[in-house]
Amino acid sequence: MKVAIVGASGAVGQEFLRVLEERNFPIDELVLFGSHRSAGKKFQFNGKEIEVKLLQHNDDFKGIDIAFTSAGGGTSVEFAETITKHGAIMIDNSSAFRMDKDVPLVVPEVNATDAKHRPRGIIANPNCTTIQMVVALKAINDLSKIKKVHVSTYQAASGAGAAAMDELYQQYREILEDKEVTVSKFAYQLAFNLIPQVDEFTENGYTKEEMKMYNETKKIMHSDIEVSATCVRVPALRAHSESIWIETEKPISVVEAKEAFKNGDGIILQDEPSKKEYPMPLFVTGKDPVYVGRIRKDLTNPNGLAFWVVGDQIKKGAALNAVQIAEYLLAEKEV
Ligand code: 11C
Repeated sequence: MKVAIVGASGAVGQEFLRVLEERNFPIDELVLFGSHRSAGKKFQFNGKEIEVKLLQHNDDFKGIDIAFTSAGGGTSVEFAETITKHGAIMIDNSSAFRMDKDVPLVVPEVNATDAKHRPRGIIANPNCTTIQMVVALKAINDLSKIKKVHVSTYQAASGAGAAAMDELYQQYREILEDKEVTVSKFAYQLAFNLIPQVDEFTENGYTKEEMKMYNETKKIMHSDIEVSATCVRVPALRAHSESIWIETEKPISVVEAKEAFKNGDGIILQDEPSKKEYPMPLFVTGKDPVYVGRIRKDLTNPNGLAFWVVGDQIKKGAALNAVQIAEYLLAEKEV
């Protein structure tokens, strides 16, 4: 198996290295690609040092079986043909192709089989906030169809990349040292603050991030499910949290919901309020599953449930989900 990572030096690229190693993904050769800024950097993988090659329009992808791409939508669009023309399957972490009809959008716990139909050789990895939400929704949707979702997100700095995580550290340091605060990756200072904007605003007043949750959830769940989201950047480092209210066709009790989450694929139920046990981003950081807690009936709606979901944005929200897609393809002898 010959595997490529495009965008190897970014936060998600680095996580690909860790996840592939951790899961013992069967790799004979790993090739790393990057921009002019990253080319020549060296990274360790399975005890070997690998140098990042410059991503170019040439035949470097000949012989590559799977290419994990995480270098931004523009790069994915520009290089999709170069990456896939010799038969490599491109598992793309950007938003560039997610809503294209001929590109499957896959979360293995929910719609793994969609990955088999990929006429362009591209499989899209959903947005991180969507991934962790649909893993949790699937458990309840299997009991009764979910009609509506209201969600507020609490998104860590990691969603904006490695430099944004560094900036959050730097802002806290600067504040504590009474220096002027550096603001470059976010619209405002994030340290000691919340920013109710993730990505740009669209014409309907929602941001692109909020509309990703609306559109991607329908596609992944093959459902007319309606999602209304408010996405907020918070000064957590790398796990996203979500406060979710759902309306199901039939009423679901808290006991039924807990049982469904306990048995749900890719979910850890952490819900013991009397012991102050509930998921928190600090403790979910670096973990594979999606954590669910604070499960209760919606006080305004007999068919409503409320719960709290936390997932590591760089892991399940990005690199891990993509590697799980590749593992599924291998298990199904699709590659
Ligand atoms: C964030 N969810 O937290 C974004 C990052 O469409 O893949 C991922 C953006 C995307 O800022």
